[in-house]
Formats: sequence, C-alpha cells, structure tokens
Amino acid sequence: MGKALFYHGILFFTFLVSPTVHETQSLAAPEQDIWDEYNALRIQYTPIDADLAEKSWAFVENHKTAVTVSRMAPSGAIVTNLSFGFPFYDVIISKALAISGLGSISAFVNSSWTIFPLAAAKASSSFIFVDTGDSFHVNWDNFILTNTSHKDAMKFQASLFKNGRIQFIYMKVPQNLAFIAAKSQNDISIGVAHKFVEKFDKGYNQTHHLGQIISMKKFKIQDGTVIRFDPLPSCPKYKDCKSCVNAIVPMDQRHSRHCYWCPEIKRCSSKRDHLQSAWIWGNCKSEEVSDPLSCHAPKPKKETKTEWVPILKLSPIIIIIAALGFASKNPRCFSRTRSIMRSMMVRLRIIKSNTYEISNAEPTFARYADGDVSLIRV
Ligand SMILES: *[C@@H]1O[C@H](CO)[C@@H](O)[C@H](O)[C@H]1NC(C)=O
Ligand SMILES: *[C@@H]1O[C@H](CO)[C@@H](O)[C@H](O)[C@H]1NC(C)=O
Ligand SMILES: *[C@@H]1O[C@H](CO)[C@@H](O)[C@H](O)[C@H]1NC(C)=O
Ligand SMILES: CC(=O)N[C@H]1CO[C@H](CO)[C@@H](O)[C@@H]1O
Repeated sequence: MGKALFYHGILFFTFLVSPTVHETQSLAAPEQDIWDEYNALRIQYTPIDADLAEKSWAFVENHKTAVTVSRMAPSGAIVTNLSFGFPFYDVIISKALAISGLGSISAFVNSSWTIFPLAAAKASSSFIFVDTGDSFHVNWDNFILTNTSHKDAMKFQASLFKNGRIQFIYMKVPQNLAFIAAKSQNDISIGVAHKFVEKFDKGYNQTHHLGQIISMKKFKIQDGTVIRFDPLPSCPKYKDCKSCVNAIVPMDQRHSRHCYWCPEIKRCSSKRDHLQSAWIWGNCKSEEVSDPLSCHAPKPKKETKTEWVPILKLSPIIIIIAALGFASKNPRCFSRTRSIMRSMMVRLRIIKSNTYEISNAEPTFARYADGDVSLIRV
C-alpha cells in the first residue's frame, strides 16, 4: 500500500508541474527553481526568454476580445469577473478582480489576495486585458512611475491560468530597476500575496500571510524575464482524517512526505506548511494520526495511568505498616501519628480521585474523535 501511495504522489506531482494550458509553452531552462518556505508555491525564474515573452505579449495585443483601458486615474481600478475559477491557495477566485493602474490584480472586496508583477505606490498607466475562458491576461503597456527619476514607460504582463499558474513577463523595464526601487519612496514590489484568517474551534483565529515577494536584487528583472508561480500539492487542503493520512506531498524535487492529521484542531499538515504553529499550540505532536486505521480510534494516552495505579495501591499499606511500627516504638507520639495518618489518607483520597479522572479520560477522548464533543484536558 505504501508503495502504491508513493507512486500516486509522484504522478500527481508530475501532472501539476508540467504545463497543461495550451497558451503556456515550456520555459527556456529556468535559472532559478525555488519553493516557498511553506512548500505551497514553486517559483521558476528565467532571466530572458524573449521568444515566450514576445508571443505572450502579442497574444493579448492581437486578441479579438481584448479590452483596452487607457489612462487609468491614479489609484483607479477596473473591476471584472473571470469566466473560470482561478485556484489560489484555498480560494477559487472568479468574482470581483480589481485591475489597478498601479500594476496589480487584487481582490476588490477585501484585500485578501494580490498578484503584482510590478506594483508601485504611485504610477500612471494604461492596460489591455483579456479573458480566454481558461486564462486571464493583463498587459500594462504604458506604465510610468511617478515620483521617481525614471520617466520612461514600462511594459509588463501578468497571466492567470485555470490550473493555478501565475506568470509574469517583462517586455520593457529599466536596466537598473532594483536600484530605482531601492532609491525611490514608491514602494515598488513584485510577487504574490494571500492573507486569510483561519478559524479553529473554540473561537481561536489565526491570520496567515502567505505568498512570495521576488527580490529584485537577487533576481534581475530585464526585458524578456519570465517568472512563474505554480501551486504545489499541500496537506492542509485535506479536510478529513482518512484522505489526509493517505496523502503524500512533495517536499522538494526529490523528496516527498506523508500528511498528518491532528484531531484536536481538525487539520491536515505536513508539519512544514503554514500550520506549523497551530501544530504546536494545538498539542498535535502527541495526538497526530498517520495511519488510516487510527482515524477513528486515536492512540490512547500513555501517561500516568499505568505508573500511578500500582504505587497508589501499595502506598497505603506501606504507610500504615510504617506508622504502626513508629507508633508502637513511641507510644507518646501515637495520637500525633494518628492525625498525620488521617491527613495522609485525605491526600490519598484526592490523588485517587485524580486517577479516576485520568482513567476516565479515554472514552471522552474517543467521543471527541467522532467529532461531537470537545476534548477534556487531563
Ligand atoms: C460580476 O458578477 C456579479 C455577480 O456575480 C455581478 O453583479 C457583476 O455585475 C459582475 N461584474 C461584471 C463586471 O460583469
Ligand atoms: C474576504 O476574504 C476571504 C479570504 O480570506 C474570503 O474567503 C471572503 O469570501 C472574502 N469576502 C468577500 C466578501 O468576498
Ligand atoms: C474568531 O472569529 C470569529 C468569527 O469571525 C469571532 O466571532 C471570534 O470572536 C474570533 N475569536 C478571536 C479569539 O478573535
Ligand atoms: C524621488 C521623489 O520625487 N520623491 C518625492 C516623492 O513625493 C514626496 C511627496 O509627495 C516628496 O517629498 C519626495 O521628495
């Protein structure tokens, strides 16, 4: 079974990584192939692929249904819907995309996600966009940074594909873009971002900031540069124990990893993704499930029960023998000993009732695993 699952994981991975949309062609050997810190995105950077850049640019320019937006007012945006669902992390985006003259596509309603091939705080631009039915493209064709020394118009493109791929193409950018970005107070940046609030049971919320900023110093942006972001298979998308523990996700180009289920927070994780911190506060390490057979019968808690009970059974006898021996040797202390013994018995009873709770914890926990009552901590 383990072997079959392994192959399944590899096939799935191969399927996702190879281009599946007809408009995409394979890259001229990407120079940088990196995975983001949570293993959610694969980023391929190609310094120059002039052929791909020109074709992709012309495809939008010449498309019959392309919409031209000339001279966007500063901080203005065009709001549009997609004809398809674009998967981005956990969300399927299709409604209310704001295309901004500041070089970004983002959620119009709340700023929960932004895709920015070259975003600036201050710019003026015109752009052309097109929805082909399984891809969406924006050509910013006359993008001028305001409030910087560089006055030439830039040209760049962002594309969203139905399979989740995001592609940035740069047609005309200044040679020293990194320098301009660093020197200006214009907040120039490149990347993708997703902010969302994850709601756990018991009212606990956690805000995640996911995505990837591209360092213009590390990755030179020039005419013909192509950057691709592809979603990677990840554990958190599995919402129940069985599908979770049967899944395997890639960790890098050569290694893969099993998914683990945490019954306490009801989440699936590789423990390398954005659920790392939840895994800690959720006390998942001791509860985590990795075997499908354990999904309905979680591991019983090992602690206390087996060690405590024999000691507690023995200790009253030992104490009584010791006390009797002590009392018989010191008759005058007998009444004091009796009161010490009495207080000890009280303490023993308290300890005993604690043990009772511990041994009772198991059924409570098992009921929790079926999903109806909350866990009573012991
Ligand atoms: C997008 O869809 C919403 C409802 O689904 C609709 O109200 C709105 O007019 C649409 N916008 C465009 C630009 O088509
Ligand atoms: C706001 O963002 C969240 C993602 O964090 C999304 O699920 C939600 O639908 C958005 N709200 C609206 C009204 O679109
Ligand atoms: C978490 O979010 C829910 C719903 O948005 C809210 O009712 C609750 O108060 C939040 N809890 C915390 C601890 O912020
Ligand atoms: C480089 C540049 O022109 N910076 C200016 C940007 O705008 C602010 C005020 O809007 C000025 O103070 C900066 O000098």
